Amino acid sequence: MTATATATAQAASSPAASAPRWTTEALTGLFELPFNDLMYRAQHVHRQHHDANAVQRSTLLSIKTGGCSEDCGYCSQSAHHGEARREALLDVGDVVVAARAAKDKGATRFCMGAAWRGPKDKDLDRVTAMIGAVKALGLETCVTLGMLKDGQAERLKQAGLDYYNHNLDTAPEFYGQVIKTHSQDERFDTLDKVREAGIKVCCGGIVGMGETRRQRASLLAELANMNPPPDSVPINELVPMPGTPLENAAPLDPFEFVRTIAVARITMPGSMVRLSAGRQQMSDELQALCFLAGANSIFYGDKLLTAGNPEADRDEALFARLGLCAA
Ligand code: SAM
Ligand code: DTB
Ligand code: SF4
Repeated sequence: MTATATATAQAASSPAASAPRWTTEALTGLFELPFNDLMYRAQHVHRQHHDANAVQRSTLLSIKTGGCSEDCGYCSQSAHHGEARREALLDVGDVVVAARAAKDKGATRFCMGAAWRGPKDKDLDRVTAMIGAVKALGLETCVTLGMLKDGQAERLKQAGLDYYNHNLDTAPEFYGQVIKTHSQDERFDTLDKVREAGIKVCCGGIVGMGETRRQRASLLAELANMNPPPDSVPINELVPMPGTPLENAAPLDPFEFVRTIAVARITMPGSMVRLSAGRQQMSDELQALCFLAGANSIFYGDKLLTAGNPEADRDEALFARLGLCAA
């Protein structure tokens, strides 16, 4: 790498904090590196912090689908535009059946998602029972329930919750063009509550919504500058859902998606980077490049929340071809 590229790519360190502070400019510099240089750097960082051939697998279940009050422009579950049928909160028994099936297929974490702006206290009675039951199967637990009120994160922690997923979704400069019913600051507030309750943070975003490269860099800088960075970072490629304002968004250049994974890996070396939504539309070769760029986790199972995901058999075959093992 040239000296200039190294300088551009360097984190701007603040003398006050020991954690490096990443600037959008520094991350844009990484995005602009020749593809081979970027991949080399990402793979180098990846190997210093992780087993290069191990990929963790989480299975998702929508425990409360559709009818959400929020207007997130990508989401099929928004009451404003989404086409997902509104359903009631699942029973604990149904969740246990799905979790057992996920474990039998090889998942190590079970993530339960609800189409809420945030849970009511009475909703948490059932969700905490779900967490306890899934944990009793020997799976790690994760939930994504929207924004939390005071005391709710503590209840989830007490139930045995390992991870809370709550994404920043996009750059602060672009956020208002995609979501109007809540602000990104409100999401930071929930992330603080989660961390303070001692729950691990799963936080990432979506690319391919019409944002610029600089805005992708800005999202990743926000994530990397969290102190500490999220334990797990889902990078979703927009799945254009019928009826949503983003259903006709122009697809992202696949190499730009790989670059996004690589920049996440370089700037959040210790985090698990999850190749998340959008895999069903990706070729095996593109997914292999994402693993080379430092992705070491996937959503596993034929459904995300409402959208499709590759069949477990296709993933097994891909893992075998690439010599990847389950983490
Ligand atoms: N309602 C909660 C919330 O918004 O935090 C939890 C569920 S929400 C569906 C979880 C995440 O899924 C969103 O933050 C977004 O990152 C991702 N997501 C939703 N629809 C998507 C789509 N069409 N393509 C890619 N990612 C999507
Ligand atoms: C995340 O970052 N991606 C997952 C999970 N966290 C909850 C959800 C992806 C949803 C894709 C669209 C759908 O299934 O409706
Ligand atoms: Fe609701 Fe979450 Fe979908 Fe936004 S992303 S509309 S908050 S379910």
